Parts: sequence; structure tokens; C-alpha cells
Amino acid sequence: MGKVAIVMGSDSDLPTMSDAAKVLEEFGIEYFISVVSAHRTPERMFEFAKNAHKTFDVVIAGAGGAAHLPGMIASMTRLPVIGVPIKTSTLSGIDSLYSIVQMPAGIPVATVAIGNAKNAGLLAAQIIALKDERIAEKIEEFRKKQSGEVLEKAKKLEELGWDKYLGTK
Ligand code: RP5
Repeated sequence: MGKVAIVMGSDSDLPTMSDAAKVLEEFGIEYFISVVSAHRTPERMFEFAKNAHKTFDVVIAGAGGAAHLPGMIASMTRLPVIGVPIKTSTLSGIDSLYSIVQMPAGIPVATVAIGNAKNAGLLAAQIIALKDERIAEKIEEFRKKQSGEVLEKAKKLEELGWDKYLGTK
């Protein structure tokens, strides 16, 4: 049974990062969630990253601004690391995105879109599903439900036309 670590640079990242936790809860995947700051608690980050493989299968790391946390963790663990660029008020998260996505060759971080911790949770679940059939089935169900919802909307739009569709929305 896989276990995921969700870490973030600050508790101000929690409203975004909680979307990853929600996905893992929906799929019944065990997780740890906490604050580990690359800049403010570098020794804690070092301890976490060095030992992560003993407890976890995947790490989700969110950070904003000069977002070094995902890359630094990735440099110290062989676990797959998924980086979540946090949307910032000054540069809208472009700073976070570039900091996380532009890793040098040799140390990969799987980077999701700005603020998209939901996809980080889903990607972590897909990694866990490689060795857990129960989770694989839940992902299939999730996708079926998601497609069904879109098809229902398409049908309604085709039946009503755009103006009535917007009016009933
Ligand atoms: C980063 O600095 C954190 O990941 C956060 O996104 C950003 C700002 O942190 P706070 O000043 O809100 O604690 O390390």
C-alpha cells in the first residue's frame, strides 16, 4: 500500500496544496502533510529528503516564489517528486513555475500547472496504481465519472443552444 508525502514551503501554500490531499483521500491513499521550507528550515528539508524513501513512494512538493523545495528534495531522494508551483501575488506564479520546471538534466521534477495540486494528487495516485490494482480501479472510475459529466454538459448544450444553456447555468 503506497504512501504519499505532501510538503510545502509555507502554511500559506496549504489552501492550494489541500487539493492534493483531497484527491488522495478520495482514492483512499495514505498521506503525510506538513511544512518543510527549503530556505527557512533547510536542515529539516535535508532530513526529510534523505529519509523519505523509508516511508513514502512519492513526494508532492509545493512552493512559491524562489521555489527551490521540489528540486532540492529531488536532488536528495530517488523517489519521484511532483512539483506544484504556487500562484504568487507578485508574479502570478510564473516565478514558482520557472523555478520548479527548469531543472538541470539529471535531476527530474514532474511539474504540474500553476496551482494545480489536484493534478499532483492524481499523478501520485497513478504512480501508486502501478503496483496497487485497487487504486488503478479507482482511477478508472474517476475518469469514467469525469467523462460522463462532460458528455452530459455537451448533450445539454446541444439540446438547449448556447443562450438557454447559459441562462440555466
Ligand atoms: C515559499 O515562499 C513558500 O512556498 C510560499 O509560497 C512563499 C511565501 O511564504 P510565506 O511568506 O507566505 O510564508 O517558500
